[in-house]
Amino acid sequence: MPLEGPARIVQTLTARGFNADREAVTLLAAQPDPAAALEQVLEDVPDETLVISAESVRQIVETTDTQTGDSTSLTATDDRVNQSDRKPRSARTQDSSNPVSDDRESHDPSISTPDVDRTGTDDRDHGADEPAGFERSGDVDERDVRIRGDMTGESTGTGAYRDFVSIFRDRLDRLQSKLSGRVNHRPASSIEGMPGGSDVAMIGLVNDVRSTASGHWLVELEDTTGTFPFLVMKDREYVDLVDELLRDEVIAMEGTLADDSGIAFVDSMYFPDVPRTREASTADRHVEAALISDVHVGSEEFMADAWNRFADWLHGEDAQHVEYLCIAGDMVEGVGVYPNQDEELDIVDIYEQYEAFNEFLKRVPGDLDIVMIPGNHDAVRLAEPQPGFDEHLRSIMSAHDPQIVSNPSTVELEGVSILMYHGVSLDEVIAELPAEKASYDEPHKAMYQLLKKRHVAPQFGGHTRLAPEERDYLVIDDVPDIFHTGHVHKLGFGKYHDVLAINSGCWQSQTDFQKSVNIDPDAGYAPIVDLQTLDVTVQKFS
Ligand code: D5M
Ligand code: FE
Ligand code: ZN
Repeated sequence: MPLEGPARIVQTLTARGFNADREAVTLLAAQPDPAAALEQVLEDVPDETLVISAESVRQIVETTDTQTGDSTSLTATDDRVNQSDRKPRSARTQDSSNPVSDDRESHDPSISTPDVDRTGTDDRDHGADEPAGFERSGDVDERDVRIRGDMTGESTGTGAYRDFVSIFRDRLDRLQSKLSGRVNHRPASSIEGMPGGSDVAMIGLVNDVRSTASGHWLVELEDTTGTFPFLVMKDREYVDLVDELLRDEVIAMEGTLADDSGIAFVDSMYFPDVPRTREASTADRHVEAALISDVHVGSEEFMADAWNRFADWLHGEDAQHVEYLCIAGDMVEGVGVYPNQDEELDIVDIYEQYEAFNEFLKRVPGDLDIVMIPGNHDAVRLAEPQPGFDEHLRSIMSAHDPQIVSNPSTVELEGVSILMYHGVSLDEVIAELPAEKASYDEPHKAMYQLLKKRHVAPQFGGHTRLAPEERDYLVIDDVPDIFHTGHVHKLGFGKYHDVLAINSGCWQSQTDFQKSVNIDPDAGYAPIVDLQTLDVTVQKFS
């Protein structure tokens, strides 16, 4: 009989109209012949049963065992030992280095954990009353999921000129309040009227950055009253920060007015930033969240096997503390997202892609709390903020009743806030900043830049499409405890002023395009965050 992993068991159960709790699935998977055990259970459960509980599995397999008197029928066989090629590797790091290089082997839950390994024979040794399978550590009542900043259904933008005016006003207003304690700023219009030699400060949007003939930098700031030019001299310490600037981000500058009051020479520069003294909140108990993104179901490169191993792992003892699953966009491959994309589509109909995604979602344990946001491959408007999926798509992606919210949104899990953003602007940050500050190999560093700017996608008119709204939903108003993005298909994490930044990799192997531009994706990894310590463990399934 082919190996029956928990995910396969869940699939069979759901196809037959049942739900199962995790312990029941684990128990079934631990049987020497899971398929036969499953059939037996389905035959014997009362007709009205909706959920297959661990208790009913236990009763049925134990009765069967006693009746047949077959002492080997529940003994572990090579079935599970053969899973060694399916073994996930795990790595735990405390620092910001790339976790992948720090991989360490973990034991295979299906082989060596006492609970799963406990067979019929063992049961007799330990007393038949002792539950087989493992106990979920968590109490579902302790779970707490709160959503903030979900703009689904709140879009007011019409694309008219006044929408641009209001979004920039709102952005400036809200980010100004983070900077105004640090500088004694004045509006652009009043700076012009001050005498030459005065100390001046201004808070504004970066309107333009250009180099001068003599190698200095001219940064033009804009507020609601006008614009004013600031000159950053090439030999000043702040010149290093100029290469971090993106158009339309909000900063503060202090300087000295030139004699004619037409320009100011910069003395200091400030970003809205994350206060250094801030400390992250943590959960009160040992509970974990799996943070993933970029599943890309429907692509020929979607790694179904890796996904199924992930789903199996979630059903096992090693994942017993994982109670939350966050998916940061690109559930499916979509249609017509990039030129020639159709040549690599496995499923060409977008709705069928979501149906297939839902089948894969079904394989993860039904008792996880799931939160998802859309990405640029998903069937929602491309311009950010992207509202959560429409009713029809929600009805397709209904497995385990996920919470579907906008990109970006903040989800608070037991007091730990996670800013979820798909990450399209990361391409721009990486393209525009020097490699040591942002690169595909260290995507978390590009995320640090967004935290520093307190905005997930500052630049209008570039690669990232932005929708003007009355309110700028992309401002990072409250500092999150965790910042979770995807999109660049590279795994990386680290801490920035006590904010854990995680870019979560993908479930799609290298596409032709990625090959042509030398992007080597980190596919088939699941970063797991302990919400009590904010430590990250990376599980590998590819
Ligand atoms: O994008 C995954 C990563 O690959 C992201 O960094 C953009 C980049 N990418 C992928 N395909 C293309 C094309 N055709 N043009 C430009 N950039 C691309 P994702 O959107 O998740 O597929
Ligand atoms: Fe993607
Ligand atoms: Zn993407």
